[in-house]
Amino acid sequence: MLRIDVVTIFPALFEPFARESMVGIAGQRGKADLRVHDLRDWTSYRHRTVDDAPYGGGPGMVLKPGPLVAAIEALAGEKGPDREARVILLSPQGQRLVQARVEVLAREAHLVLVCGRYEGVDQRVIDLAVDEEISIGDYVLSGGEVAAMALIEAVTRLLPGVLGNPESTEWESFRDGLLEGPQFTRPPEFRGRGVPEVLRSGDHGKVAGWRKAQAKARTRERRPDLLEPSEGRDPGNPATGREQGDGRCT
Ligand code: JAH
Repeated sequence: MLRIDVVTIFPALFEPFARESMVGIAGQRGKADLRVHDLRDWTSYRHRTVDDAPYGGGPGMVLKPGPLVAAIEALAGEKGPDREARVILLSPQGQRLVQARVEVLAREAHLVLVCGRYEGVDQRVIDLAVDEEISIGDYVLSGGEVAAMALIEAVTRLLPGVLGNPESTEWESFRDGLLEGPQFTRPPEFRGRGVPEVLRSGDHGKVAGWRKAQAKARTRERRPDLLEPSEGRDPGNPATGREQGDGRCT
């Protein structure tokens, strides 16, 4: 069972997600427990203030440290070796989320996901209470909520017993960081366009070989960064999480 707590000033954003997505199924099956918390629950009743102007000036507002650290410590305990939860701030300043990291997170018992808003969070929250910052990509959102949902979806679908078809995760590792090739379903002809003959041949060996070749060609064409670098310094493979110069690059 993976427990996930989310801290946000927009808890209602998570309602349809918690109900309708993979995490809803995981919850029904007792594989995950998603709890969404309103940051304002850790503010004083009268003002409910979560943000303030940045020191030094500049546009926008910054999330105040008081309520955020109180929320995180209530859910995860104090930062340090005894903390059993992993506290993650969704932030463009974080390490980019890749599937290898998702696989590691899916083995945790308890994740606390902190969604920033506005111009960001007071740095002391990160220093005192956050274990790790994660980015889902190099673009700016208005807050971490959608990024948190992406992370939750990526993690929960890997939990044993969550996906309908347990073969599909094995299938993904068979593809090994390559893009998926083209897929077809019925009808066999649509607007004059057919289906590659090999897929209808019934020869499973030939189908597997064709798919692998299609996946490699498409990856080379569209995402050469996912393939081994051909020469020069080894920058690692961001899709697989292979480290720089870990010896697996020839
Ligand atoms: C933007 C707080 N990497 C995706 C991502 C995650 C969080 C944010 N933006 C992008 C964000 C503004 C305030 C978080």
